[in-house]
Amino acid sequence: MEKPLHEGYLASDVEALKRSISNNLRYRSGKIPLTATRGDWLLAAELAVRNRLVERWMKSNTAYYTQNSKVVYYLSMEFLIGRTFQNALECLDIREDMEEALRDLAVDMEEITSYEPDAALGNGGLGRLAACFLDAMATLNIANIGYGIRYDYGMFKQEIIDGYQVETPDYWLLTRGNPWEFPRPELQFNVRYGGHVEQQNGRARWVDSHRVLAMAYDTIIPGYDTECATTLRLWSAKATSEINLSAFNKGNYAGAVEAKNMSENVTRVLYPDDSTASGRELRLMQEYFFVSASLQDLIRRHQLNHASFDNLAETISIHLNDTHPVLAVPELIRILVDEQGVSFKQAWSLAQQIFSYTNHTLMSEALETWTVEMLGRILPRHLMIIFDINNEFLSMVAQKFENDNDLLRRVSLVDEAGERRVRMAYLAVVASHKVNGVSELHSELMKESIFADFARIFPERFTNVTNGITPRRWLSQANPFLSELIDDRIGKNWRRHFEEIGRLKPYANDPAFLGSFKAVKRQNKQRLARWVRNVLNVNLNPDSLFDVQIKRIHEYKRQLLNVLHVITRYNQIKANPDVNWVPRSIIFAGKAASAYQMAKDIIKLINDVAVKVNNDRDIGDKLKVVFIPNYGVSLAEMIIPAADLSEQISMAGTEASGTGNMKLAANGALTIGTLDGANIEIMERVGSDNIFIFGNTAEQVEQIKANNYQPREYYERIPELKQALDQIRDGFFSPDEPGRFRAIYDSLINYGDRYLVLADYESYMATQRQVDTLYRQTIRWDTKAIANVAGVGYFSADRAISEYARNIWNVEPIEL
Ligand code: 26W
Repeated sequence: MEKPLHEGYLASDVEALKRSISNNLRYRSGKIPLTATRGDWLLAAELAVRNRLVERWMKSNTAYYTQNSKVVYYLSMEFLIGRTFQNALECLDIREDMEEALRDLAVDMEEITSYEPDAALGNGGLGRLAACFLDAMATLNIANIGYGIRYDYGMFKQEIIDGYQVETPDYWLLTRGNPWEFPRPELQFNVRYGGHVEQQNGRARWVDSHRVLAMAYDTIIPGYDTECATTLRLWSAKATSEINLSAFNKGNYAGAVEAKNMSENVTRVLYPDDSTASGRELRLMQEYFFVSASLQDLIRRHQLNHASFDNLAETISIHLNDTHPVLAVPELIRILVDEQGVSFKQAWSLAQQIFSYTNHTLMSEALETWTVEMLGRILPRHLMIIFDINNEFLSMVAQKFENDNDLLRRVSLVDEAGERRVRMAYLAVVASHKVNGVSELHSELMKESIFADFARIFPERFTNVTNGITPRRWLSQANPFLSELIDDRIGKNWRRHFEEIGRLKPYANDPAFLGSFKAVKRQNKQRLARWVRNVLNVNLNPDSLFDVQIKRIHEYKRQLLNVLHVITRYNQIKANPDVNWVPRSIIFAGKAASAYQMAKDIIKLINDVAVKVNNDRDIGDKLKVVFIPNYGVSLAEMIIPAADLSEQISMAGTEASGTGNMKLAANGALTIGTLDGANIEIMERVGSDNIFIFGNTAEQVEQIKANNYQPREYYERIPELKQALDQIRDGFFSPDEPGRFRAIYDSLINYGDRYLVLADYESYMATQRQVDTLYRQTIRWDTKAIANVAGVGYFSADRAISEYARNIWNVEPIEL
């Protein structure tokens, strides 16, 4: 063991770890090894690890305070952290010692780690990006706090019953508690709702509101190859009063806790993106809830060290991860003006220096708006402030673009057409000094489409930061076999300096490396095949091509295009059984938003097709289809290393970036994809010979739509396509309910095929044939796969965070 990193550190040699684990088992859980369950051992090991993280955390926090560094506050409704144990071991560099310590105690580390539930507080890419960014900020010594919501039940657990998605609660906190969090009962803020605003001596007073308490829970975010450890602070709702005792004593048991339940409902579940109307009001309450608590908290922190707010913009930066936290803008102004006596003018000027905003989607249905009616009812003071901001903004625009009334109507924060609504994305742009998209294409399209007027008004605000992923979790931790192989050739530095993965390039033609690479991929495929056999009772041949599409289920992501390929391939194999088909295993995973019927139909279709294909004796190993339930971070860590082909097939212009595309390429999968989001930049970096690009470009998509697209023409003209669609329509895959998939057929043929599935079908099919041809040439395939691993260095979250730090937040690393 090297000398301790700084005084006071707990030793981390095998003996010291054993002592910690045994002590935790005894004093924390009150167990002896004979009675300890695997969960007890896991908890004991987790706490041993946590104590070692605490040492670093205290040191980092001390450094923040003493160096008075500028702090980044990263506000996000979602954080998809996944599991923490392995990641913490890796940051502390004690994985092997921990494994040995546990082995000496007769415990199998791999076995107990599977008992750790995922912290799954998110929908998809945006939430995982937030988690990768926290990892990178800690690794780069950037003083920051991630702020979000501690949902009691995450989003939902997806079960597949009879081929249908069924949502059940995700009891991530209930099964064993969360050993990683530090409850802070001493840190609670009032969050207020409702009431009305009175004017008193020219000052606004928000009165008659009702309160919910926000209580903080802190989780340590350790950096890699640094002693820096930062904080994720999640808020949980607590009622101001636990029980109505007089109601209880009168026997009104439900009534006695009704108020408590109503308050605490605020942080029960994460609403999936496009939810039902009834959820909308609670969603607004959630957004305000965590934003208000976070702002009160950061203002309190500022006041510990500073006598005024004059320097607020030099000491903090607040980042809005999409518009979900944008109520932070009027909340900051409310606190400064109403509670601290700052003038509106100064508060608004500070806000515009402090806030920055990342947009993650151009899809109109995902752009948040709130009716003036609802905002005024739930947050009357904030609505007033938004109107004040709008006045300031519109008079500035009126001055600059004299009397362009049409422009004023278009850019107003309040949409006056129909029921009046506040456009939250516009508020975010107006309040932020920088606005970025998440890939080059997306940032360009953003300026041309939804923010075209704003790009004229504030040209200097708009910028791009292409997304990135943490190589610690997505390569080092998820793919230990490949990582070892890489370490052996280029050392271990790539974990911290991912661009160094480029040094692998020459090995793409090294026969010994090629051989080992292939063996590693096969091992990973076997591991996945074993899991699929045990859980889904389907046999995947590890020598077949593993073709993977794992992401939220959404029409724009075009799982349907993939299904059409599956069906066509099935029909072709049936018609030509003697052809030497390249065996394929097609793997899907992903959740559908609970209110999104079409996405749920797509899941059922995938499963119905799977039943037909997997049970057809003529097909055998040539084609297998599986839908892996309950996709999440930990499943991704298992599936990604086993993938040969990465499906990134969104309609061009719709996927803002994608981050799964980066993770899969880093693990040596070849991409089949459209020129969309970050796919374009992946192509530029891995080389256009090492990726399968197909389909219409964003520009062509525009043209096709402008030229009165007729999907039926493709259907009539291409016989294999017609056959597949007719089978879907006529119940070939659903003989028990022939009309089951009529809505899918109609959406494509009769309702305009909004995402141009049919227009890209032929190109996709032809490209899939090229995939087959290449897969037969094992060495060429593996050469290209290695070129992908070697080419993804740019897509590190560390690179992305360095860009945010320099160009957007204007912060420097702290010294430790
Ligand atoms: C209205 C509420 C709402 C709307 C959309 C909540 C959540 C969403 C999404 C699920 C947001 C999301 O995850 N977007 C993804 O963000 C990734 C990180 O930037 C991108 O890589 C993906 O392309 C984008 O879909």
